[in-house]
Amino acid sequence: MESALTARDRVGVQDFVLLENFTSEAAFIENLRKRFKENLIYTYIGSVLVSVNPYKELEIYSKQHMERYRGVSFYEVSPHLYAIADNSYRSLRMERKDQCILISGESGAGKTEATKKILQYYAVTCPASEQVETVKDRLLQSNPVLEAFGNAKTLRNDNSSRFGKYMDVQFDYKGAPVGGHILNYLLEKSRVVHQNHGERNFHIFYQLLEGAEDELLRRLGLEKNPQQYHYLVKGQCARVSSISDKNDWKIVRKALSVINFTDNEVEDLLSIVASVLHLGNVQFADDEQGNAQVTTENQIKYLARLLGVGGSLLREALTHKTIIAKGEELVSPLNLEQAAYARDALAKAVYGRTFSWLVNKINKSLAYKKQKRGRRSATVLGLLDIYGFEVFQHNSFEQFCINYCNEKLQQLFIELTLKSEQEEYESEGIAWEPVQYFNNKIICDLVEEKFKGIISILDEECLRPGDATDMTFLEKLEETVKNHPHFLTHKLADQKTRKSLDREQFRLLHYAGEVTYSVTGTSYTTVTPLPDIGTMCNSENPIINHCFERSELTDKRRPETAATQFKNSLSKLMEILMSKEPSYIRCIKPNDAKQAARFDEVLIRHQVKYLGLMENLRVRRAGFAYRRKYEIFLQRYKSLCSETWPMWEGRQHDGVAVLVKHLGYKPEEYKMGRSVISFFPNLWLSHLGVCSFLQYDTFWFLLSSAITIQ
Ligand code: AD9
Ligand code: MG
Repeated sequence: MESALTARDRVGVQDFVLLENFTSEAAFIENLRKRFKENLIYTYIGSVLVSVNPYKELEIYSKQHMERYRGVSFYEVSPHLYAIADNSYRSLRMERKDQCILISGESGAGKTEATKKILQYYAVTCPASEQVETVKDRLLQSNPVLEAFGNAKTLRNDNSSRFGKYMDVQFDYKGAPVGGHILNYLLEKSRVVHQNHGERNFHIFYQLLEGAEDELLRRLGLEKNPQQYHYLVKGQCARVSSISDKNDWKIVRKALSVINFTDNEVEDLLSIVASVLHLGNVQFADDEQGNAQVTTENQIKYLARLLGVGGSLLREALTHKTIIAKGEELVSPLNLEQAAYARDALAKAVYGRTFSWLVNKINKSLAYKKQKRGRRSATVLGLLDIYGFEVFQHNSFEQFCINYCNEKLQQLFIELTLKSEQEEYESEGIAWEPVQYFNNKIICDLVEEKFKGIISILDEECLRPGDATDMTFLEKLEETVKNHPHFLTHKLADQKTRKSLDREQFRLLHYAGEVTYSVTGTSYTTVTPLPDIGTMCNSENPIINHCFERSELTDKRRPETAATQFKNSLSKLMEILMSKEPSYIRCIKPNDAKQAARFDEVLIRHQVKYLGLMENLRVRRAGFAYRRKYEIFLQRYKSLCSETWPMWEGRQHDGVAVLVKHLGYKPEEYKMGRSVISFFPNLWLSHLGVCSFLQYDTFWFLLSSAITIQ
């Protein structure tokens, strides 16, 4: 094992806990800056990893680097993602407790890259066998496919995740990855039909046009040039210098076969991608009665073939709406505006449902198949990579959901670190100076509270029969939450602030900053009328056929609004995360220009503030670096002392006292609470290399890995 800490690794401090002036934000940022300048992008706050996006390739992710971290305890090597990954993996194996790694930070801070690197780490360092190699390949190859369909260039990030992803990796008793499962959260479907200036649609459209062979494009009725497609020209930036669509296409094609797609399935999937582009080019004109008529017959011809539906049925579906009232079908024509709306709604539904189908398909290929009866069930390590907090000039319903999701994640961090840590000291009866911090629960409540939260009010308006509009929703909001310190509208603002708000906007003061949301445009209140499901149910394209079920036609239940669906899925996600042992990676974006070697102090200070890193440091610093319940501690280390080995007959507390004394710890270096022993961080660190529990753990871990690998 290499204890590879060089002088360069030690620039600044590797753990903010060791910072002399630990209450000073300036000292904190200076430490980040010094290390960033030396390409040392990782620094700890205790066991939390702070990562600054380098915006350039660093030579720190090779196999040799991975080996350096494998089975080695935290503080013996320089801070790294791999140390977090390895630490979680070891806890999973030794304590057989499910783990999760929560990666947070704003858009472009490096969450998705971190997730991929952690997966690569497991793929390289975990035990292998032929079957496991297949699972590892599939876990890795699911990424390019999901990114192709779910990521896009935004103003903040050239590869921005437009969906949330929680991925479980399942490990068997030997510690080998044997399966996986992905949960996906709210894809930003509006991007299919509209992109802001400087942004793109989802990558797959450009990859297909740029990379596919001529014969395939001919079959799909597509031309190479993205400028031909309405859905690809709105952002006016089809080409991006940092992206090679052609190359990415090859990667995606290969990945699709690794995750078990047959040629037919690939063809069906690409037919859907092509059909969305054709849909975008469908145009209408009105007849003498003012009813919409399709004017682009060529598009209908291709659409009918690609979606496997009759041309005349499709034409009808795009220009008419069908209502079922009292068991009878009523068909009425649409005007131009309504037809364009129906077309876009169909494109969004087709793409969004296909994305969910894709995730299901990947899950099937990752499913853990127990081979023998009676085997212990797998332990699970979850990786959470969601869309980061974002603010644009125009923020719509999607940004509202994305930022709400980030509030929830911040809340979880607060609950599990700042709050519970302090409560634990209190309940253990350990003398403690409380650390103040901003608790964003107040904002989560504003959004999700029953009856008076924004989502409740939105639901009420959406489901109210009659004349609900975006503006009545806003008025209701004003009425209900007018006195909330984190909520503002034009009407509620003072004279000075009023100028910065339009009448159809509301502003939330999020933990990470102010965001002004517009209620019009993407329409909060309309429960999007589904485009003619009947037509889609009859599709001969098996994926479409699977995505649009006939039962929807007859389902009389009130549909849940998108906001409530999202709220419920987030609440389930929080339950999943709370049931696991968490580790944290807090990602920081160094500048808005996406450039290497640029350390924008103002931007970074803002992130340090809202991520609560100073408070996190204070709690850690004043607290204890290493804590274990007496019984676990004694069980684990009893063999280090002849008095406690092989069994301590007395009280657990007394056994632990004997053990630490025997190991040479002085009374001022640890505290014994009611049920837990805790060690002070800096004193504990100074013991490294002399007699460390960690080294002992490492030894046993490597030994047990060696045994199970054979
Ligand atoms: V978003 O919320 O999905 O919009 P992320 O996921 O936080 O965002 P992402 O991981 O996509 O950001 O990183 C943005 C870009 O920064 C990447 O495309 C890389 O070009 C760059 N990046 C991030 N992390 C690293 C790294 N460790 N090394 C090199 C990096 N480049
Ligand atoms: Mg991302």
